Amino acid sequence: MPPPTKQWSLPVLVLRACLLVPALFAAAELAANPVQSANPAPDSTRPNIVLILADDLGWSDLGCYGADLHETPHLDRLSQQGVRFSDAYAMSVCTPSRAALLTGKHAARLHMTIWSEGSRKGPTNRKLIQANSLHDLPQTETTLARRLRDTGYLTALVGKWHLGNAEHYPETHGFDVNIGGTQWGAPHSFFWPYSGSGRFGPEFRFVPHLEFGKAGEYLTDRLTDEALRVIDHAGDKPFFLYLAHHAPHTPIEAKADDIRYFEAKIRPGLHHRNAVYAAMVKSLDDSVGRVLEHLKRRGLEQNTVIIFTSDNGGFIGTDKGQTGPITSNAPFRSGKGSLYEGGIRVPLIVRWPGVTPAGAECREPVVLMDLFHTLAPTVGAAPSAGPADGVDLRPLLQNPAATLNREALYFHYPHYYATTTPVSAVRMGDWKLLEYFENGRTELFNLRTDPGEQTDLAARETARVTALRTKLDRWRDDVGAQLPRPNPNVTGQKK
Ligand SMILES: [Ca+2]
Repeated sequence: MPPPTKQWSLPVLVLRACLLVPALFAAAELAANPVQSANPAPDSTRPNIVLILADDLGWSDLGCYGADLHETPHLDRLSQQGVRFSDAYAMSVCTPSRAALLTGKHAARLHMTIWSEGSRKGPTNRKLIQANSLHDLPQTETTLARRLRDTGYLTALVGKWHLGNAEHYPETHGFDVNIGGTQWGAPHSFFWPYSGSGRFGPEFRFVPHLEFGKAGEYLTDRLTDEALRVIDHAGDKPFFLYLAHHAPHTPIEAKADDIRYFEAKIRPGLHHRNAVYAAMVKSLDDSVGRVLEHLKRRGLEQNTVIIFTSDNGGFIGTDKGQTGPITSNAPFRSGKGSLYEGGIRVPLIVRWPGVTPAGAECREPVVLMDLFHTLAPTVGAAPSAGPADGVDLRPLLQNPAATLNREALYFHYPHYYATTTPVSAVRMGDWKLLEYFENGRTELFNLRTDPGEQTDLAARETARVTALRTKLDRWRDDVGAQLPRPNPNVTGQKK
């Protein structure tokens, strides 16, 4: 494959050069030209698209989803201006969700079922050897960015990529602009210069294109600065801004004033108790507020779709130097990695002027792949090649009380994590079945009466278990899901 730079046209190179000038110049330019003089006329068939993806943000981490310690006024307001989904799903870890989101295909079909670094080596002392999983998003896949760019959109990734090495960076997958995207799943630090080694392994990590910074600069703020500059430079082109924040993934680091504020707010009885994490979520919310304000100031508010979501459930482990859990996904069980609801249920808010009603809640189950199949047809882009694992959500966005003609949602995590052993799951209506590969054990829950998945009904509902298990097995065959295999070095080991 040729180096990515050979694929760039001159205008793109010029654009990249413009985007890489120090923030000082961009700020001066904006001050001199506070309102775009020639805004494109609103065109509902070619809206700008701003997709803000949080990293490891749990379902209940936002005020509008029930957070108690955390404060998210901008996202709460956004939810009041659009549709808030109560039953939105992601995959259970980073890379699979990002691959699914951008291709409209299930991670199991893509054979990308664990995060990139984790795909290289699984545990060797467990009952199963983890399933094979690709490290990189194949060039045979077509991303939403490529589809949108083909129809004339400016496409930009700002933040986390995590879909492969340099030969698979955003520039090779349809993005005109890549600011910060690498193969890594987390920065060394959230503070400039964001680089160092040892935090996530031996390699030296850095966040490219942010070299001009200053001491104390915070990554979430800086990525927001860069995102606003993308909007400013889009000109009369419609744009797709994929703002993939690293927050609130580890390392759990935040600005000192914000940490102090939340430390003073913690009291007995709160289910969120991590002031540093709360401060990270605040910065994330501030970012959303700045993006929304900037769009308004530029006169683009009415012609821009805003989507906010997360790539998996909240991380319930601890970070270095911390004694308590990072977050809680209550009322749901478990967290990142698990196929219990706490690992896969995520916030999803969509504000689409002229399409979404204000302040609506949608209870229909949806999944990240649906966004591809919603946005691509909106702009007249070709559907994804091959089978689709998502549906067009526009009927739901127009009428959040509607239902989709979809039988079930499936999940597949044939790997180990602190919260789980290898497992698949299916949700059909109110019912959810989990099947564990180590021993074939199944669990059955009714999510309507038991959203916390505390009462396993598998022994009582054997016919339902059989039916769901058959469906799950058939689905795995259909998508060609990779499976874990027995570990010859471990026999009879207790789970
Ligand atoms: Ca994640």
